[in-house]
Formats: sequence, structure tokens, C-alpha cells
Amino acid sequence: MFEYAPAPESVRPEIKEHYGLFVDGEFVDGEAVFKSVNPATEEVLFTVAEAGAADVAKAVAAARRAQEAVWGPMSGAERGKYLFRIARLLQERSREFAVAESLDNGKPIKETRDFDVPTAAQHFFYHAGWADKLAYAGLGADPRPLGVIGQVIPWNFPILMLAWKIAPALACGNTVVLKPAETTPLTALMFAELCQEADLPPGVVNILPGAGATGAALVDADVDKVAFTGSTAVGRAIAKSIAGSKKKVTLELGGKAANIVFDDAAIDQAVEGIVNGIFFNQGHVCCAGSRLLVQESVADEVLSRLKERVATLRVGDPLDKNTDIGAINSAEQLERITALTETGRGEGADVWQPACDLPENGFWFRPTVFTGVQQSMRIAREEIFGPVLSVLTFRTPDEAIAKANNTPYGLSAGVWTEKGSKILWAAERLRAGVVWANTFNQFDAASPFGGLKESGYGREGGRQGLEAYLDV
Ligand code: TXE
Repeated sequence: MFEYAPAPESVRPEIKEHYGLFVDGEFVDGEAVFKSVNPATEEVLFTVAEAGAADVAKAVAAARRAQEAVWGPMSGAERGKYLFRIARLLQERSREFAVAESLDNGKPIKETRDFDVPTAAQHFFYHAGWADKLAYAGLGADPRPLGVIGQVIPWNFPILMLAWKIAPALACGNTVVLKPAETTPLTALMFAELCQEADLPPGVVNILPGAGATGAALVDADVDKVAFTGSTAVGRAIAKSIAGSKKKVTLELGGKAANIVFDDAAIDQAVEGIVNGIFFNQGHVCCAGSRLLVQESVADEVLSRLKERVATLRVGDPLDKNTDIGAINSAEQLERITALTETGRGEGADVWQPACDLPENGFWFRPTVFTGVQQSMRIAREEIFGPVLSVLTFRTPDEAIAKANNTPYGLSAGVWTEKGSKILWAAERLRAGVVWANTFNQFDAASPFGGLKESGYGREGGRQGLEAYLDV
């Protein structure tokens, strides 16, 4: 019988039974109500208001008033103080946010505790520092805010994606209306409470829970820019719907990253990087190393060590600090992963999964490794967004680059070799927004992140990320 560890009382978040929309500094009713479910147990965690088009219009009007009367005219130094305050509050309440995120999303507590929440706080600290230095960002002498920003985020890194979106927008003097994903609104709503605690002027941050229709209404509303992270299909629809309007847009979309292991790599280190690359956050990562490209001469050794390592991964209760792979975020996502995995079997790839017990309730998927994968197979081309690795082999470095680039996506890539010159050679040729060398999934607020090709456009983080929120 599988038993769930209760969160220690000291860090148990106070989850309300019901949350409203956060508009103009207050929680208000919406057009409808929906439930948020714990994906590890399928129990309802809380209910939440859903924003309709009229709610969106109200929130955008509040954001407009706040931008024109308060936040835009405020000095950068003052805005920075608010952002520092938010950053510190997030840090002080980091354990609560970590537990809440694991409950709502299903991801392991060691990841929310050590990565999601601290990195979200880091984004607020980093951008707080920029708020009074925008004239020195090298973007022109008199950078101006764009106005009101509509932001739509996905469910895979809820609080972190919120921080990526809200921190730079606010630092630059914009106000925001943000729609969290329908399956993970909790930490965004807790963040709204934190904005109240920080005395952020009403209307500067507005949070509108809801599904795709709420997102579409926000895109259609009177906003000056749309910032979106999510699927390539929805990104394309958003770009189409605002084409020719006054609105600017940045899109951070899907990926199918190659993690390339050359024959001179440190194999143990590479194996750790492959595991982190695809099994971190259940593989619900746009830049996940979902295609392993391994040089033929070391393929057998890499694969046997990889399987040994994957067999040690613990799948289960997200609140257990020893868990490596938590719950899949939703029944829909589990269906997508299952369906694509089935195509891999159908197209003749060899599938391997370690034996492990899965909890009875909730949404779970075993770590999965496909070998004998051909480039034409769907599991080599499409984003699975789950704990599923597709392994391909190559003979020469040129073949590795050709295979790595043979995808419509271009978000990230990884290279494993002990030769510095090979790293530089590969990095120049890989068509990806980020190339990691002898590591994977490293992020920093100071480092711009974003894609090429169908992975979208615009950068988030770093000095370059400010450009997306300013007129220069
Ligand atoms: O994405 P959606 P879903 C990929 C991944 C995954 C697939 C589907 O491959 O399997 O997308 O996931 C909002 N106008 N990624 O269905 O629908 C939606 O409510 C405006 C990669 O969850 O794109 C949510 O807030 N907004 C990705 C957000 O868009 C709309 C992260 C993302 O949902 C909308 C997530 C519309 N018409 C999924 N329709 C990444 N880049 O990391 C939906 N939304």
C-alpha cells in the first residue's frame, strides 16, 4: 500500500477552500468556478473563480489605471524597492510555496524547494536591481515601459514562469494581467496574497485564473504586449490573432532538444546529465534533453550505465524528499504521453522501463527509454513532455549536428565531451537558443533564455529580456 507523507506542519501552506480572481488589489468573484486537483491523489485541493471576458476587461482597465497613474510615473528606485520586498517575502515563505507547488503540480518537493521557488525569488532580486538602471542597459538612453502586459503561462513551472514574466515587466514600469494554467493556479494566487502583503499598489499585478478561453480573451483585450509560454500550436494561434495590431508579442514554445554524448565524454558525468536532462520535473520541460544522441562506439556502455541509474530513480509521493519523479500534472497530459509512447512501440522502437510500483490513485508514468529510434519516428520528432527518452546513435560529429538540428524546434541542446574545442565547434553549429556543455538544465536570471525556429522568439532573463518590456 502506498502512503503519502504529510507535509510537516511548520511549512504547511494555508490553502483556502476557495480563491477569487485577483483584480485591482482585491480577490473578487468570476464568471464561473472550477476545481484544482492534486495530481498525486486526484483529491480536490480548492475551488477557484474563472475569469470571463468581462473580468478580463476589468483587470486590464485596472492595470491601465495603475500603470498611468502610479507605476509608470514612479521612479525606478521606488519600483525596485517593491520588487526587493516581493523577493524577500518569497524567500521567507519559500517552504510554504514549495509545498503548495508540489501539491498543485505534482513535482517532487526537492525540486520545488531547491529549484522552482529559489529561482523565482532570484528573478525578483535580479530585476529589482535593474529597475533604477534601465538607462544603463545599453538599450538606448530613455527606455519607456510598453504599458499593460497580458501574460499567459503553463503548468510545468507555475511560480517560476510567473516570476520570469512578472519581474522584468514590473521592473520596466509596466503593469500586468497574468493567467496561470488551469491545472496549477495555486502559487499564482498565493503570490497575489504576497503582493497585498508587500503593499504593491492595486492594479499593478492582476491574476486571472481560467482555461484557454480566458487566455484568448486576455490576448484580445486592450493590452500592449502579450507574453506567452506554452504549446507551439497555441503560440501560433496567438501570433495570428494579434498580427497587425498594436500589440507586441514574445513566445516561448516547445522543444525537442538533443543531448549529444561524444566518445570522449566522461561517461558517469554524462549519464547524470542525461537523467537530469529528461527526468527532471517528469520531463515536463520545454528544454528537456528528450533526444539522446550517443556516439556508436560508446553507445552500449552509456546505455547500460544509464539503465542502471534509471532503475534507482524513485517514483512516487511528491512530498517525500527522496522522490525523484513525481506525478504527471493532469489526466490529459498523461494521455498525451501514453499516446505518443504507443506510437513509439507501433513504429518499432524498443522500449525499456524499470520495474517500480506506482501509487493507485493519481497520474503516473514510469521513466521510459526508447532505443533503436529512427529520425522519422514521432517519438524522435514530437515533444512528448513526459519522462520519455528517445535514443539515437551517430558515427561522426557532423552526423550528430545534422541529427540534432533535424527538428522544427530550436530551444536547447547539450554536448558532452572532454575536448573544449569540440564544445565550441558544436555550439557554433547547433541551432538552439541555449547550448549546455557537460551539464544540462542550468538556469540563471542573468542569462537570456528563449528559442529559435518553432520554439518561439524573444528572450527572457538577462539584459536581453528587458528589451521585450521596453520601447527604446
Ligand atoms: O498547452 P497550452 P497544454 C506543450 C507540451 C504539452 C503541450 C500541451 O508539449 O504536451 O504543449 O500542453 C493557455 N489563447 N507545452 O495543453 O494549451 C492555457 O490555458 C491563449 C510546452 O497545457 O499551450 C495555459 O495557461 N491562451 C510548454 C497555457 O496557454 C491559451 C509548456 C499553456 O497551455 C489558449 C506547456 C488560447 N487559445 C505545454 N489555449 C513550454 N513551452 O514549456 C490555451 N491557453
